[in-house]
Amino acid sequence: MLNYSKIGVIGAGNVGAAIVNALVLRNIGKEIVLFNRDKNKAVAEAMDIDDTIPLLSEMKIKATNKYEDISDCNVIAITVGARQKEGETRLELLGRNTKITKEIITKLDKFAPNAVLIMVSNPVDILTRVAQETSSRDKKKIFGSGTVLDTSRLRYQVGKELNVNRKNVHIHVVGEHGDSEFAVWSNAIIGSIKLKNFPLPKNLELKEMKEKTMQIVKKRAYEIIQRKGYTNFGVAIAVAKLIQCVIRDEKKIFSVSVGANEEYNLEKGTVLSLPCVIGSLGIEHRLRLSLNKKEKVQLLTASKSLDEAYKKIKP
Ligand code: 6V0
Repeated sequence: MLNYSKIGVIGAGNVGAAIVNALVLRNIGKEIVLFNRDKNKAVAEAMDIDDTIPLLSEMKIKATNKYEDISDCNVIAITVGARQKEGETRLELLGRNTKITKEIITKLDKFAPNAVLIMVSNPVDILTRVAQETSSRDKKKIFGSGTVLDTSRLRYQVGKELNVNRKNVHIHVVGEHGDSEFAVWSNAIIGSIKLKNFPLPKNLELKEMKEKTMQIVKKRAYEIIQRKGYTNFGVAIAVAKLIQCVIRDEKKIFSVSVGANEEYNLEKGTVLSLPCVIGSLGIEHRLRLSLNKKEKVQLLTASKSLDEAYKKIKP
């Protein structure tokens, strides 16, 4: 656990501001630096959140548009992302976000070379790979928020169906943070009992329960975006928990975007979500899941489509 923790958040948009708010609410860290290219926006968000501090904690928030201010940060969340323009394809948007990511990572390498970096901007798996390829720091110090939120959504839904506290539902959503993500049902444990052996409530079919809960998870972001245009509170808490894990060296297990290398026979360099132990060094180690045949195919499919998109943008 660090004695003095300084946290950087790059981007004061919906997600960046919500992360700062979540850190203050949960009393994580001593000092937060909120960076935005338009300083006024960072100042406004910092002032608004600052008003909650006397009621909550002893933290300091600094708003800035100078990279010098993020020096000495222990951990930095990157939430900067261009929005899709009218007529722009997803690949073109990815190309623009790749350029922004490379610029930011180059600056962070200069001003905060030792910080652990958490990528949040979408598509998070590909941009984590871009960040890892751009940065000179150890790859273990760069990971993406990946399927942390999707996993917590699934645990909550399964817990509801089984009438069990979500904290006793051990299952991971892995692969792409996006449409091809999937749950590793074969490894699911409820308490210490395998899901397939767990006594189900009356009238509940295991197959239907799996399909129903995973459908809810997959549709969730779309449903929120359809109504309010973006998502921010859920991902903010997920990122705040990852930050907490790093600065308090908690060594908890989260499904984050990480380089899979040769594990699972995926192409070297592929970045997608897999369960990892997170601590003060970033990715402390990776869990090797024993996947069944169907899950192996699902992981390979996700990795192929992510690789293809990555190669198309030629970072
Ligand atoms: P937003 O509210 O538009 O904020 C984006 C921020 O990026 C703003 O602060 C902009 O000033 C900044 N920005 C844009 N272009 C540039 C540039 N060229 N240089 C520097 N700064 C720039 O977006 P929001 O906060 O809603 O989302 C941010 C990112 O998070 C997006 O990529 C989302 O897709 C992504 N999300 C990721 C989630 C996840 O689970 N990983 C969840 C929700 C959103």
